Amino acid sequence: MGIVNVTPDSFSDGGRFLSHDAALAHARRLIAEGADILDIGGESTRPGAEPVSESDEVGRVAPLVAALRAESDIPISIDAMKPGVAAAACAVGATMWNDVTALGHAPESPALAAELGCDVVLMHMRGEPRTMQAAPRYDDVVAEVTDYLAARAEAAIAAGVMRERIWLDPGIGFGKTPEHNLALLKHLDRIVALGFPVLVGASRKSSIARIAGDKSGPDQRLGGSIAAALAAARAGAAALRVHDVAETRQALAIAEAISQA
Ligand code: HH2
Repeated sequence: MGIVNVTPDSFSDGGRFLSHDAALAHARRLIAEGADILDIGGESTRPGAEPVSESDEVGRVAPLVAALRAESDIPISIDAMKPGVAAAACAVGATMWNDVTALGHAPESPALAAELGCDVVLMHMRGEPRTMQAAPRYDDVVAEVTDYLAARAEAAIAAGVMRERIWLDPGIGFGKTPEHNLALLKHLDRIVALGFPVLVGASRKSSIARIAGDKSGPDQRLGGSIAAALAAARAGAAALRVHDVAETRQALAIAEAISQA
């Protein structure tokens, strides 16, 4: 899954693709690099990010989804927590709703997901983006995240979402310390065992620099991002949300070839 942020403030590429043309060119490049899904977002979820109005967010993402749908068959995911944004994106061709609040942002979200009939990514987050990195604490992060995702999947199903439409995501970096992120990647098989496809997004996140003990900026974290992607794939992740599609595909191809040799 290749990331297209149409935002002024995303942590790794904020501002670079805010114009429609730049975002479209970036999306085309990710398709050419071999992305299987594009994830389009119009609101940054980075720690401390400011909220954006629904109409501004729709204005950022809907024209891009429509333009991509007109020229490509690639599945398009909308990275949004507001139901109005998800509905607007699905109306012009998105087929997946990637919700970092696991359909918890608005009371109508689960019923809307059922009505849209799209795939839904339910992600774990502790707290909310503005405050989530303030001393997150867990007794057992793997058990708590796994139990939360299982409960959100059941809630979605109870609201009418088809079981086969549901994806789960541990939410690397969302209200978690580097140690929490490591535990979730190491024990990802526990989430995979719930029986839903699992999406993992560790690409360029700050934990990579902190674990490696360096001061690298987001675009200098490719090595660590690939290491995390390979570990997630080995543990059974069905999709990887990444900025660097070509490099990640190459790494996955080699890891797969070695295991087949
Ligand atoms: N991470 C980010 C945003 N959305 N969605 C899912 N399902 N999983 C993730 O790990 C995830 C996500 C954060 O990355 P990015 O989009 O690059 O930055 P920003 O949130 O600042 O837009």
